[in-house]
Amino acid sequence: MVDQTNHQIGAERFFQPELERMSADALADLQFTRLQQTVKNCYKNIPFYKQRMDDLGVKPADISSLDDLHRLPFTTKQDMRDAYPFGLFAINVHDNVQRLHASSGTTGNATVCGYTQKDIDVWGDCFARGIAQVGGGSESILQVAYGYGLFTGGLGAHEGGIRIGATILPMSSGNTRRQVQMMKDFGVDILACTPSYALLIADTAIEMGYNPAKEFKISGAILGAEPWSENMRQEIEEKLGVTAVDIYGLSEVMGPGVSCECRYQTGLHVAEDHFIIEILDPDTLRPLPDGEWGEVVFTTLTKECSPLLRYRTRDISRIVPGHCSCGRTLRRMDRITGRTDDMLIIRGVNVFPSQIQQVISSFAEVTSYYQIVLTRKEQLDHVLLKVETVPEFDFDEIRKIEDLQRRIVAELKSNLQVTVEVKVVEPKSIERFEGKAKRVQDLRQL
Ligand code: DLL
Repeated sequence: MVDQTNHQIGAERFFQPELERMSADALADLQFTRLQQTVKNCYKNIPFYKQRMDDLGVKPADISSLDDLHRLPFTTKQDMRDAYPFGLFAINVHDNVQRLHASSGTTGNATVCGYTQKDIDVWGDCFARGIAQVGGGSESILQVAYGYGLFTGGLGAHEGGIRIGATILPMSSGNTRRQVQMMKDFGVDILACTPSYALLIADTAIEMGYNPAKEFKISGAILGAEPWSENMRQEIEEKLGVTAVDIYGLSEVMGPGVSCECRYQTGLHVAEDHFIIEILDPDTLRPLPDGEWGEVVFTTLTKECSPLLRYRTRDISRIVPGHCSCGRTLRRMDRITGRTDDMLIIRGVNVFPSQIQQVISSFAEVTSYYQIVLTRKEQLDHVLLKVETVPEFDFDEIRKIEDLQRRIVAELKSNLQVTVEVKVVEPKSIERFEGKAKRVQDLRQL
């Protein structure tokens, strides 16, 4: 077997350099061949897609170049829910399907995806690229602190560890003090978990009397599954002494590894050999030029069991124009700034929680922990923002608290044009999360 694990080119580490550094033409050829196969597979084996394509008057043979992508039907989360459980599978669940994952349906049915062994291998390859991107390789000890289970975080990172030949510590999430102890005792160098959990692990280590940045071997962190800010990245990097990269994915499309930052941290390289990314205006569904923000839409190119045509993620991002210094040619998407469905409309002004997070992160007196509580007062949405102070802040001085609250309110008003009630709360009073943080509490329907 070829050792794919330790490709060093200049200062950069690669897992699959021949794919990650492809020329634009070679990539387009590969994408087109794979798109044709995918469309044929969908049309032949998934009645939902045959119906949709027939309704649009498109046959697989009509897809004669990548530019024909726009002729294909969209797929939405609702379509996947309606197909519950296996209606969008291209193969029978009793045949070669190795594993099932499902995303938690807070409303309605869960969305279910199946994986053949090849699907799992591809997934592992995509995550393994992320491990190399943060400097890891076959010699690494990888601590997986994403939850294992139907959520794709834990097992996705695990497969990445297998593909790159790392030693895997399958902690799952939770039991934070033990995470810290093993991280230290086992000499873990790469951590994979949500950014909120990385921060909690760092804070717990410090509370336990360690200085992980100096005393631990940890050097890289692959963090994702939720939006996070540059300030939060800085805090995690400083406290743990790591390079922290952002990894993106969604269960419907594959899981973590659809895209991942390299250590230059200038956007997430999309695994374009396995997925076609489109950025569309969410209202008109027209394509947007590189650099403009819109809804991210993916078409899978290699999935055998659960292929998807033009899946509308509802996530908002953009293509980062230009080339990356790391030498990868795979294009980069920007950090997710929000979802079309988590936008708050505060007295007519559209605001994403991530924008609020961005504003508060400029205050040295407060931590990255915050919570937004939405209620209705006299027919209008009311927003209460709770922010937690750093331990050094003198919480006994009412005057200081009021002054800080006033300054945050003013900053939000001048940056985002919204009026928000701000309550500064004591350290450690805001809930901590071991998986995805739930920062917005919506009490409007209650
Ligand atoms: O969160 C898969 C994943 C696991 C990604 C581990 C990265 C790391 P779902 O539970 O299906 O899958 O949630 C997918 O989470 O549509 C985004 O809204 C959000 N999301 C995922 N990664 C990021 C990220 C996993 N890096 C949904 N930044 C997606 C911001 C993210 N949001």
